[in-house]
Formats: sequence, structure tokens, C-alpha cells
Amino acid sequence: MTPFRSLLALCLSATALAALPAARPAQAADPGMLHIFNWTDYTSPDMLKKFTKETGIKVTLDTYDSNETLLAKLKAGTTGYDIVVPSSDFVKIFVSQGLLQNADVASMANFKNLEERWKTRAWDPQAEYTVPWQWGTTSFIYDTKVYPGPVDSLETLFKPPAVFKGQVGMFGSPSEVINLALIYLGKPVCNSNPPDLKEVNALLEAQKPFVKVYNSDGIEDRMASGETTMHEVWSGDGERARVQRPTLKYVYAKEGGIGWMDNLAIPVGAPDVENAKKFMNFMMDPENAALESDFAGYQNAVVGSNKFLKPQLASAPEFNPPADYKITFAPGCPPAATKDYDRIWTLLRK
Ligand code: N2P
Repeated sequence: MTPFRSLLALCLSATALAALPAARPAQAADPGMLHIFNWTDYTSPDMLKKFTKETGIKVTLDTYDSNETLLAKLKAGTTGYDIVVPSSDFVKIFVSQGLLQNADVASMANFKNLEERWKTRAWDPQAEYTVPWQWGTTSFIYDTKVYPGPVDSLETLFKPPAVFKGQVGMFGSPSEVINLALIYLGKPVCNSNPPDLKEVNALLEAQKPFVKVYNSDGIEDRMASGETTMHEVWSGDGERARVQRPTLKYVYAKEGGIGWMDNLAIPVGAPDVENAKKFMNFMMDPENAALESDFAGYQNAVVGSNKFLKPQLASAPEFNPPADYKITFAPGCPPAATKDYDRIWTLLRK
């Protein structure tokens, strides 16, 4: 620096200092908080710690068990959350009801890291509202010690062998139970065709004596402890249960299964939109996405994250569907189908 420039720098900093209130000690601005509302057993504590370490932003986490629960909460005006995590088949429903903010995801710095196939998605075609979080499949898991099988069909879940009487767990939400039943029956999902729904209704009513619990929370514990011996499950929760009880097996049925992706989104009324966007961007980094996959057991959408995965997950059968497995990503159900699903569900749960 020339003497003149260093003098200028000194004068400028002296002027800048003079502009500061004299009594106030210099300190960093408070980076604030991030309030996350996510599914249960789905948020890596190590990943959250890393986020706080890198940004100074402290995080709170509340959980829910289904898209229906999240929808009801946001519709009732539950505010205070910066991030929510709706599934692929519900994003459009949330957007059409004005519950999510356009976060201009495509313009975020790490957006380029997404796999090409997930940059735009049917449920967010312009990548405006959502960032891919985790994706997986829905099928069922059973204990091979209780029933040796072989099992290659959803029939074992919906028309269980006698040994499973009172031993089966099903999800606690109409969309996830009914869509899988429709796959078993070879019918389109999100269906409001009366004869098809009559068949679904009969199937679920006949299955009911075998069902111990309809609950999407605590599946891992129920299956690991043997409290239930067969359960409708998402692939990663199945993997976590099988690690604890190696006789469990996740089924890739010949009829196929449901595929889904859960997505980070910012609800309308979020207290700190900037922190939410920082978190979205953070999750499109390969190492951060791998930390989350390691915890939850699901695929993410970030290129280069696989090399950070723990080997146990990278080679897990639940994490690697066979190439010929038929995966159906459910679209958002139209209101007519949702209404019919609710009716079947209410009768079933009576
Ligand atoms: C929760 C996993 C949620 C996946 N443990 C459902 N889309």
C-alpha cells in the first residue's frame, strides 16, 4: 500500500469508527433461529449441529406423522415454523391452498448440485417452492423368523397368513394405506372410481383383524422389539429396524410399490425466511445431504453425496431397489379422491 493510500485507509477507518455509537461494544449480529417441523425420526442431529456450527443459527425441531397432519396444522394457521417437509404427492395441494412461499429455489447457489432428474419435479416444475430432502419407497417389512416365506407379493401384507393375526402394523394415514392397497389391486392410485374403492374397502376391512395398530410413528421400535411382526413401512425406517433385528426383511413386491420424495418448503408466515433459505441451500451440499441420509436411511438428490455415505447404508437392500422394481410416484390426489379416502378411513378406524 502506498503511504497516501494507507493514510486514506486510516482516515476512512477513523471516520467509520467515529460513526459508531461510542458506548456499544462491537458484536456480531444475532443470526436468529430456525424452527423446523418434520416427520418423526427423520432429522439428523449431526447434520443440525453442523448447520448451527457453520451459521450460528440455532435450530428447534417438532415432528408430525403424516402429510394429512401437516396439512391440517398449516390450514389451522399453525405458524412459527420456518421449514416444513411435505411429500411429493402433497406439495401441489399445499401450494394450491396458498400454504407455501415461493422461495426461488432454482436461484440458490447449491441448486447446481442437484441430480439433473430432480432439479425440476412434477410437483414443483419450476423449482420455486421446494428443495429435495429424501426419497424412498413404501412397501412392508416382516420377520422371517415368524414367517419364513418366501414373500414376493403385497398379498402377504393385505391378506396375511394366520401367524400374523393381531401382529400387523399399518400406517396411520389414509393416503398411504389406500394408495398401497390400490397398487396391490392393480388399480390406479388417487382413485375415486366407486367399484375400485369398494374393493379397497373390503380388502382393508378383511385385513383389520390382523392389524394391531394403525400408526406411522414408532415403526422402527415396534418392529425391532417384536411388538409387531409385519408392518407397512418406508424403506429407510425399514432399514433402521432391520439393523436392530436382522431377521426382518423389506419386500420388493411383484406388484411394485409407492415411490415418494419429501421436500423442504417454507410455509406462509414463517418467522425467518432468510434462515429457511440458508437451510435449504445447506441441504443441497453433498456432505450435508449424506449426513442426513446416513441418519434416516433414504436416498437424497445431491450429486456426489454417495461417496460420503456409511458403507452399511450404501449397500443396504432397502436403499437399493432392484432395477426392475416398479415404483409408482403418486400424484396429488384430487379433492374427490381425498374425500372418498377419508370416508373409507373413518369407517375403518371406527
Ligand atoms: C419418517 C420418514 C418419512 C417418510 N421417518 C415419509 N414420506
